[in-house]
Amino acid sequence: MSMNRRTLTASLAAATLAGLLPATVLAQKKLVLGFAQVGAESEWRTANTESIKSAAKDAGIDLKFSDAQQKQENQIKAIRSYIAQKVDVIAFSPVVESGWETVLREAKAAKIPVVLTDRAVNTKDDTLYVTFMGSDFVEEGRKAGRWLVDKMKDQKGDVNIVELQGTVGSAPAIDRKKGFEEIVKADPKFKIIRSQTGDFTRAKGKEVMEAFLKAEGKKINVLFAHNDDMAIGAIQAIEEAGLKPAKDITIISIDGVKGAFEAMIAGKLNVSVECSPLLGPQLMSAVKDIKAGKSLPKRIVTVEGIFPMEVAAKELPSRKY
Ligand code: GZL
Repeated sequence: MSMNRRTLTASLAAATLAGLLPATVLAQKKLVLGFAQVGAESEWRTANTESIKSAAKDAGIDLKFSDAQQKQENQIKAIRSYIAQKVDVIAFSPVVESGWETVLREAKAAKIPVVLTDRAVNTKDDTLYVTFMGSDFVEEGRKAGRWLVDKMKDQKGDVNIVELQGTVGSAPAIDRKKGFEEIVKADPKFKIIRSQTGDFTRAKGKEVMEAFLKAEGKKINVLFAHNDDMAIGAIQAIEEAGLKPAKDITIISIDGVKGAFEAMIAGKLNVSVECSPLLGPQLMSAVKDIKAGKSLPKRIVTVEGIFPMEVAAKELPSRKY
């Protein structure tokens, strides 16, 4: 520390001790993180928001938080407001993969580092963000496919699958579909006879499953839902149609939220592939590392498992979301 800075610090300390200055003057300036969240569309998202808010508090980071209600224009507006406020770091979970380059270039021009959490963006210029931390959605789709192939290994005839996709254009919807199809297409008995978005919500999942049942009825052998919330909505539709979920129709979903464990314990859901929303602590240490000038890997992948209904009751007490 240079002489004049040392002298200044010493006189500030003396003035603070003498009660002439608030102690905060000496306190380290708090880092400010601007976070633009997708929305509150699912149990997963709620748990993700809780993780970010509590981790920011624990880390002593000043969090500015916005909920975009699943609209890209709202996320872009929030990011622009964080740029105007000159926050230290911007982080967000992109609701869809495309349409981010302009606002990310604005952040770069303002010399504000950006962290992607949960979902990826489509860009050739990876200098527009410091790191992307989140799950491997293609692998989550493969896990769902492998579980189904194993469950149906002795099934001789066609296995007719209906698919509830996540938000159109979002990384999890695109990649989970890709991973699942990569596995099931190896055996022609697996046929995806209907596939439509339920936008990751319970309400839409139920509505679309009602339409599937009206159109295909008892032909449906399997439901593959890109998240637990849509699966839980679909379970209601299946029961209202007089069918037994997880028995008449095998149900596979992704996230591993509490509602899914409860459905598996009730015998209404066959399996949930884990997708952890608990990214808060990792995000806060990335923010501190960035401000300390440390370099970060471009991609940080979350480690995750798979939970069939047989283990749900044993696992539920230790689940954190
Ligand atoms: C996945 C996340 C998805 C969840 C859904 O990381 O982006 O969005 O699977 C949530 O439940 O709505």
